[in-house]
This record gives sequence, structure tokens and C-alpha cells, in this order.
Amino acid sequence: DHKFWNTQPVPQLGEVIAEDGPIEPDTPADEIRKEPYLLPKDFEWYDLDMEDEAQLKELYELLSNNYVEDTDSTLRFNYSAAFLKWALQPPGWKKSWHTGIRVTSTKKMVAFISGVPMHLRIHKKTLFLTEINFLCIHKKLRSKRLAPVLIKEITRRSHLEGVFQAVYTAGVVLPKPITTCRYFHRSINPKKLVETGFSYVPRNSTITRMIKSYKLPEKSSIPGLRPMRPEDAEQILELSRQYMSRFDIAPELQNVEEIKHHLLPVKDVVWSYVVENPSTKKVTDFFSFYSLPSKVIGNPKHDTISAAYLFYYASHVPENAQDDKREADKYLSQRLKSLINDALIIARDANFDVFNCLDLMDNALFVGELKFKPGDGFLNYYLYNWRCKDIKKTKTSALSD
Ligand code: YNC
Ligand code: MG
Repeated sequence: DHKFWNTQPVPQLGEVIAEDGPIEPDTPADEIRKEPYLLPKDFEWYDLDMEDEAQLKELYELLSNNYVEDTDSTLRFNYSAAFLKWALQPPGWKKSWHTGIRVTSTKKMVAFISGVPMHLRIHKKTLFLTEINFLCIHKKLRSKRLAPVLIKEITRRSHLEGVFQAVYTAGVVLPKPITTCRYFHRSINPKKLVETGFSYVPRNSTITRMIKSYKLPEKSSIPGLRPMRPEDAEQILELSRQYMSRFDIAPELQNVEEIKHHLLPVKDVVWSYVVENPSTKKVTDFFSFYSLPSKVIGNPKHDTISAAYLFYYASHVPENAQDDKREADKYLSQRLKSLINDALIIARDANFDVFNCLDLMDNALFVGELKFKPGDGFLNYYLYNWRCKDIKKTKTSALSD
């Protein structure tokens, strides 16, 4: 029984939803609580200053030692400081949504929660909301009901900015997921993945056979594939608008500035490639992936797995196939196989050990043939203060984490 979540404007587990809409009305400005929520004595709130290297490093350290682990605690997400800066400072970011808790006497950081503004289309309606992420409490302060205080405080701070809906993802099941996706993993360095316990040699195979089976071509195959440049942003904006219309729920990058922030390559953080038709100079496809290493806990030989995560992508579906779902799927299943295979090659050349994605968007069209395997990890998608009919995973588009 969810003592906290039962008090929040979210649907109950098992609730059947007939129509999309808010659960409670926007709180009028004069009814929004003025003071931060009360913390246990010895702790205080503060807004993290991401421009300050020392504070950024402290956030990095908190997450690197206390953030999400897999079920048997052999791996822990290890977002880099550069990644955190990129993820937490998109256009329109707000310092008051980089919410920290520290020990009053020592100023040591012990907890964090963040929000960033974004547009999310759900069925036909586009909401301006906050994407909540990086909720983390130091291991020594767990199970003291501090998480609800962080959540209520970031909600208050969202309300103060006139934002009354949120989107978030979590491994845990809470009331009530709009959809649940499964992680898929494509081995690039099977030897290391086996040595870290991330993968196993199947009973009927050997490591040598695995290495051979996962070997990728020397070079990428699509003519005109090249890293994204700033001047591609306009075409990518249009291309992704078109392509995202395939999904019932999808982030909406609003303008060239947002496209550039989220997609222009950032060293060791995000990789983006476009396919430029050599004769027309039109961008027909693009893909991107980001780096999210995992710390390997207690392994004598390896301390990190370098993982690439598939991020935004899109393909231009030829006009004659656009209105026919079967024709469009047929085209995309061929095209995406070539495109993502080239992404794997680029990730291999950038020394990634594994390439991950979820079973959302059109990923089902290529995961099998490209030798992705289903993992044990699941990710639940949630909305705060928005009822929405269940959405099929293949009608869901990715979020940045
Ligand atoms: C979670 N991940 O169910 P009930 S994902 C939401 N998201 O409440 P306590 C969570 N709620 O069930 P602890 C949650 N995990 O009694 C737990 N809860 O109603 C709920 N882990 O609080 C839980 N990061 O403080 C229960 O638990 C209550 O000390 C218990 O702290 C939890 O970023 C946590 O997995 C997760 O650091 C902070 O375990 C801690 O265990 C931890 O006693 C490792 O809390 C890191 C980790 C979570 C990653 C993420 C998305 C978070 C979304 C939060 C919800 C946002 C709502 C929208 C707000 C804005 C609205 C507007 C407008
Ligand atoms: Mg706690």
C-alpha cells in the first residue's frame, strides 16, 4: 500500500482510463505553498549551481556512489559530470529545479532531485511539463520517508513556475505506469561482458563463437552518413516532426535551438549522425546515442562497462509509403536495420562494450536481426497529474534517460 503515492494525483494501479485529462486542476497562484517543505533537523535545501565545478562534481559523486543499481547490485549507473551538465541544462532550464539537500553543519550533499522543462505530446495534446529525473538519496539515509519530501518540494517548485504536470521513468512499479518497456542489449565486446558477469556464455556456445557472432563490419555502409553539424538542425527538426507522428506519446523538440542542444555531438556524451543524400543534399535519416557507463561493483578485472544508449532517430518514409502502415513498416524495417547497424559500428569504434535500447518506437523492427537480446531490466513510464489511456510500447517514444 502506497502511503505517499495514494495521496498524489496519479491513477490507481488497475484503474481503467477512458479519457485523457488532468486529475486535479492547476493550483491557483495564491494557494501554492510559499515555504519549502520541512526537512528533518540538521538538513537544509539548496539549489545546486551547475556552473560551479565543485558542486557539479559533488552531484557526480553522490550519483556515482548512490544512484540506480541492477537487482543484484553488480552494476550502478555512472553518469559523467559532462552528461549531467548536458541533461540538466536544456533551453529553459531552471536553477530552482536542481534541488539538493545537504547537511547544515558540514554542507555535505546527501540527496537530489531534478526537473527540466519539456514539451510532450500525448495522443493529440501537447503538454508543457517537467521531466523529473536523478532522484537520489544517500545510502545512509534510506527508508526514512525523505523521497516523498523531495517529490513534494519539486512539485511545489514546478507549481511556482506554472507547471502542473510531470513525466518520469523508474524501474519500480508505482501507481500507475502508462507503459512498461524492456531493455535490450547488443553485445559489442562479449568477452568483457562475460568477464563482468553482464552476459553469460550459453550452454551450447563458446566465447570464441560469441565473439565471431557479434563481430561487426569494418566500416559503416550507408552512403552519405556523417556526424551531425549545426546547419542540419532545421532539417532534423522537420524530419523528426514527421517521424514522431508515428507514436502516441513523444517528446516534441520545439525549435532549432532545442534540436541543437539535444543532438549536436558533445564529446563523450552524445553522438549524432545524419544521412545526407549526396545528390539532393537532403537529410533523409539521423540517429543518436548517448554514453551512460555502469560501474562494475566488486570485479577484480573491470571497473566499468561502457554502454551506448539509443536516443533519438528518424527516417524519411518515401511519399508513396507514408499513408500505408504496412508499406511504411516494410520500408522502415529495412532502413532501420542498416541505420542502426551503422550506429553499432560507430559505437564499436568509440570503444563501447554494449549498445542498449528499449522495446519502444520502431525498435522491434530491428532488434532481432541485429542481435540485441532482451535483458532483465524494465522501465516504467509515468505521468503526474495526467490521466492517459494505456499506450503500447511501440507507440511510445524515448525520453532522455
Ligand atoms: C521512485 N523511483 O514508493 P509509497 S527514478 C518515485 N520514484 O512511497 P523513502 C519512489 N517514488 O510507496 P528511499 C521511487 N522509489 O509509500 C521509491 N519511491 O507511497 C517511493 N535509490 O520513500 C516509495 N533513484 O524516502 C515510497 O525511500 C516512498 O529512502 C519511500 O528513497 C527512494 O529519478 C530513492 O533508484 C529512490 O536513491 C530516492 O531508494 C532511493 O528508498 C534511492 O523512505 C537509488 O518513495 C536511486 C534511484 C530513482 C530513479 C527517478 C524518477 C523519480 C520520479 C519521482 C516522482 C516525481 C513526481 C512528479 C513531481 C513533479 C510534479 C509536478 C508538477
Ligand atoms: Mg529516506
